[in-house]
Amino acid sequence: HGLTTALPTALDRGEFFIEYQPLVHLGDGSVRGAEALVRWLHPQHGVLSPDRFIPLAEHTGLIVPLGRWVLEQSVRQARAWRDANGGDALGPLRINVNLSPCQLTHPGLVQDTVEILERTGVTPDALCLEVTESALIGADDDLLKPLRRLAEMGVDIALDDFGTGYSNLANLRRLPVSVLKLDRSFTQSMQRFPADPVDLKIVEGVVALAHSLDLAVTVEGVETGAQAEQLRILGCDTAQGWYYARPGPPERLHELALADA
Ligand code: G
Ligand code: G
Ligand code: MN
Ligand code: NA
Repeated sequence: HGLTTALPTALDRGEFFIEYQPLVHLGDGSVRGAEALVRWLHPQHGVLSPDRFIPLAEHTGLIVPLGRWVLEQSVRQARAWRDANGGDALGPLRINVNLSPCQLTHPGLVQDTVEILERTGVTPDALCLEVTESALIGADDDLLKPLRRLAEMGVDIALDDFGTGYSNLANLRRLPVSVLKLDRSFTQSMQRFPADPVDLKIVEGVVALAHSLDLAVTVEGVETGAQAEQLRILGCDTAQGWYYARPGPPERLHELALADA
């Protein structure tokens, strides 16, 4: 339909833009960075969410140039936040960028990433690439090699939507990941009070396992202060969700970071 024909030229027409959702340290509430979330400002349909066009972009191959554009814009934005802070006065704001499975198998991934970091003067440790758990299930060495290279350079790799796939937990050891992003469904079960004791045990167990493997735990979909407190007590490190802020323009993120500094 209409989206399919408009998508291939949308990048050249400058119709994509990025919103940023803060990542907050659960211990002290400080803003530590943000996840970049792409949107399409369609001339007829208005703002479209990624669910509407990412699958199409993957299908048509546009995801590779689009993903590269998102990465470059987001890393530039991280540099702009740093400059606006007068260096790293607030501590560096880190940037999380989603990678689609097609980008993982594209041979240019490592070189593109290196070039973007060099061009912008952003250090690899300020970048986290999010890959879904399902993309890495049963991943062979060829698929993991570019992620290993990036991890060796100091880029963080996060396992996104963790808990929704069926990965063998023991498998985590061979993946070059340093962050688990617990899926929203875990956070939702904290909404009920008292929370389901089995869900609490599951989150507690996942956090213990993650920490024993030196992985940080980020929780998604935090909508209330009570959820944040429960997840903090359970040992989660970082949180993201509407309780802190909806995805928004880059200036908003900077204001939030300044406000709690
Ligand atoms: O909050 P939102 O509706 O924007 O996110 C919906 C989904 O789209 C999320 O699962 C997110 O991972 C995905 N997404 C957002 N931006 C990007 C992107 O730049 N690349 C890819 N591959 N996925 C993205
Ligand atoms: O990459 P990922 O699929 O995790 O992208 C995050 C998705 O979750 C986006 O669609 C974003 O808009 C959405 N989201 C972010 N915070 C919240 C929240 O607190 N509650 C709910 N229901 N969705 C959220
Ligand atoms: Mn994500
Ligand atoms: Na996610």
